[in-house]
Amino acid sequence: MKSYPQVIGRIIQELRAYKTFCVVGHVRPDGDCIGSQLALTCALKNEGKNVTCWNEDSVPDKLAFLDPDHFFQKPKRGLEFDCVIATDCASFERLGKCGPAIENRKVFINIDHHASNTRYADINWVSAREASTGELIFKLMKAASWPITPKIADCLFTAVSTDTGSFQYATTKPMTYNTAGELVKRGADLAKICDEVYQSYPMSRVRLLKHLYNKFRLAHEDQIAYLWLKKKDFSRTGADTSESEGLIDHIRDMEPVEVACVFEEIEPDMTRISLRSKSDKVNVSHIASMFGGGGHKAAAGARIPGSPLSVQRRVIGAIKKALNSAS
Ligand SMILES: [Mn+2]
Repeated sequence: MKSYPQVIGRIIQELRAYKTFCVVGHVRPDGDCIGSQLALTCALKNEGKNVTCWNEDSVPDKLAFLDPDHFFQKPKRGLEFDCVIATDCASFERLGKCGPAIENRKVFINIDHHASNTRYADINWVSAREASTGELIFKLMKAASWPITPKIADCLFTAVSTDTGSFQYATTKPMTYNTAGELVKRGADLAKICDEVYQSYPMSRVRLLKHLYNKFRLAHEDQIAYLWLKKKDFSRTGADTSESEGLIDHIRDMEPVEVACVFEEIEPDMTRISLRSKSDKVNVSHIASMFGGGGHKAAAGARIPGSPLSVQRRVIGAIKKALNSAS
């Protein structure tokens, strides 16, 4: 019998004991969040549980194939649950409107792989060793001896694949490949997932990419690449904000860029930043935390109040400083 961290045993005990569940995730959900939420929802339903699955934002179009039964709903206040589980969510605030809607619960469980996780629940399983929350859900299901159906395998494979940049990021471990292999063995439909997630971008996103290549800027001897996405860029291209996910990779993936940053206008005086680092020596999670955000060493983000120009000046300044002290 393989040994698992104690906290998994505790979580399984709670999952077995209770009847009504709510699975929540972070605002602007990505593949890891959606895949983890859905896999857990399906697994609990298979165990005969009553499960509600909530996210403040809708499932991005490219991930809709994972939820043909429309398990995802908008949070509603006033409902009661035995147990609430948050997946892939680094802080309580990141739950958005799900936060105030899960007040009435007996136990709150937090399963996540962000090192910056604030451990906001009653039971916190935070393991930054894994490249994705999907891998934690996989471990949990194995430890509970729950069947991993092809549908669940699709969800978890998508989670692992998207959070590792298709197994390219340095967070990818031998174990990540083992998990992916097991998921394929259990029926994950690789061709379908790759087609839906990576090869079916709408034209609106292509127009957003055109904007990116026209407008991205370089700084600090081309070691910093950055891009502004204003509200008008979305309306002009017909893209919705979920289509900005992954855009940052296009300015990250060039030589000699070390750090990439996308500034997205949320309100005239509120900017969302996404950061990516290719350098071992620049931890963008530290930079994001200076602005009240967080994330991982190589991928992080924050929401920053202030005028766009002052936000840009402060963030680019912080990146330059980090690059200088790295060299
Ligand atoms: Mn994740």
